[in-house]
Amino acid sequence: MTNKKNIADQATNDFDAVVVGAGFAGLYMLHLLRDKLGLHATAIEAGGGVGGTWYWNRYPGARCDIPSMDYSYSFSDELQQEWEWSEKYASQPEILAYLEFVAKKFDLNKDIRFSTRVIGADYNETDHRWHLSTDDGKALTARFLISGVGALSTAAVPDIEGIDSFEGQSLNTSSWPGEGADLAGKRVGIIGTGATAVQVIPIVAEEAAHLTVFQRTPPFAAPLLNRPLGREEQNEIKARYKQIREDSWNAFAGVPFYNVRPSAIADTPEQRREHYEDCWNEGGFSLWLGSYEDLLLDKAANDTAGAFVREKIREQVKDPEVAAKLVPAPELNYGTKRQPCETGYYEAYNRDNVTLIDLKADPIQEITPAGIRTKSATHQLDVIIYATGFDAFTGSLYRMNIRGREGKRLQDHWSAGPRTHLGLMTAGFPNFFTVTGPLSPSVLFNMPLSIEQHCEWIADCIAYLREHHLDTIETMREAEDKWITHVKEVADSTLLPAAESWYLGANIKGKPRVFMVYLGGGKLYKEICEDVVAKGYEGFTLTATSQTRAQ
Ligand code: NA7
Repeated sequence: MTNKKNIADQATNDFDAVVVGAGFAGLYMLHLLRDKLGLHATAIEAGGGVGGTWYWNRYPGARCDIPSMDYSYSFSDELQQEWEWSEKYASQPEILAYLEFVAKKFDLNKDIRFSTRVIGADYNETDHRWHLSTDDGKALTARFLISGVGALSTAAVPDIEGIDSFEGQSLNTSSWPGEGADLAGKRVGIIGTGATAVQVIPIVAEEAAHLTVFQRTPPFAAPLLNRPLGREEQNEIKARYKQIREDSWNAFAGVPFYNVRPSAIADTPEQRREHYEDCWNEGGFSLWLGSYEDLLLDKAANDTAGAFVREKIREQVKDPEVAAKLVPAPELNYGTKRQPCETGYYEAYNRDNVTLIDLKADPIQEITPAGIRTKSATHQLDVIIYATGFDAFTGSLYRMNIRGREGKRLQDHWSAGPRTHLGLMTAGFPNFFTVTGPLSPSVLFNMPLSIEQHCEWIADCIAYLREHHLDTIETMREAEDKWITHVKEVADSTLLPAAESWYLGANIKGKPRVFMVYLGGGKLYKEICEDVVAKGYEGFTLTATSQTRAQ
């Protein structure tokens, strides 16, 4: 190899900024860094195309359950006026097509390295740069490292004896084959009944010869009530987009609901019933996030919603014995785990070819070459679908082997749970940002909007450093401590930490139990982020390092 070639390699592999991921977060971050700040930036993406979550989760029935007009980028009015959604809640192929359209419109693909995984990221305290290695054997460096890997991108594979011995087809919803899976005439088993399984079960039930659902905890699912989105309705929304986006930011979870009442307890039983029916008939998250302000704060208020949903489940399932298994136990609170939205989920259990196994009464003993053996029976299967969730927030970050100052691994710094300031940065890891990272509103806020807010905060921060001839930003340990305490206090004022959910890592053996989502609401969170900036990046140390090369 000539020296010339080496120099050329170096030029292309030394970046101002590297973004990991090319989903909603990675695409917008890359656009801001490259097109707004004019930085030499690249994105590294494990998938063969853009889309992130919407690239990987191709299982039948996958769709968003926040209306697409809300669950979409707001940063470009041209884009939001231009794109047409065909349904109120878009399917995975349509959301993927939208993200592909965005990538093309902003000419992003040329700066994304696809089918490439970051396998190492080391902060070098001498040159103040991140040194990255990728699974194609390449090395690159960057002054800023920005993770856009998403909160739900590493599958949680259950630890069941004999799992590898199964001789049929094993499928995971989060890595569903792109070409689809032919389940016609097959005996299919599915493990899990979370939001994903609730979407996939009714569709598989129609295709498979027989479907056996292995349920550990029944969800409180409410109807999605998806429908086509007409041109006229869409244009009417587009005309009010500015206001709608503002309303989204003023709403607790980033989705505007216009009829939230203050207290389920303050209403009479008749008023409450009527309001619950209205929300139920509106569909989606209306009951969960749009009915009463105290639903997730007050046990008595929550019980009223829980009783309402239990009754609705019983009404939909013909066989009372099956219904009894599908109704969540009295001790479970409604909505403290994410509420799945369903389309034909409960109806599926009225079919002759669907069997429900209650794993609490009849636990799985092992997976055998021929199927799944529970305590009381052996279920012969051709296909097992794992809809068993994700190692949320930390899984994908840890897979990158990120090491900060003094070679400290991120997983060691976070051994007692994720430590961040605002979910954006972590002490000892200079110039490393996490878009919708742990301890930010992230998954309990409208994701595209929370992503935009984070990406803009990060881009503005990098611009500020440049304007002030500074090279590094790093959060302080005390700021982390303060933020962790605040996030915990807010979470503890709600009913959510009492649930065994992935919000606090309860689905992963050995994972520290820390509530990883900021529940103060998007509006307050945004104000806190802005206030930090107004106070000259309070809680952060900004430095000029003579050794960092000039940009
Ligand atoms: P979830 O919500 O974590 O659901 C996973 C499901 O898998 C849930 O029903 C689990 O039961 C079940 N599970 C997990 N491990 C096992 C084992 N070992 N045996 C039996 N059942 C098991 O993941 P989803 O993918 O559905 O949803 C995650 C998010 O993705 C969703 O909220 C959206 O934001 C998109 P458990 O409840 O733990 O008893």
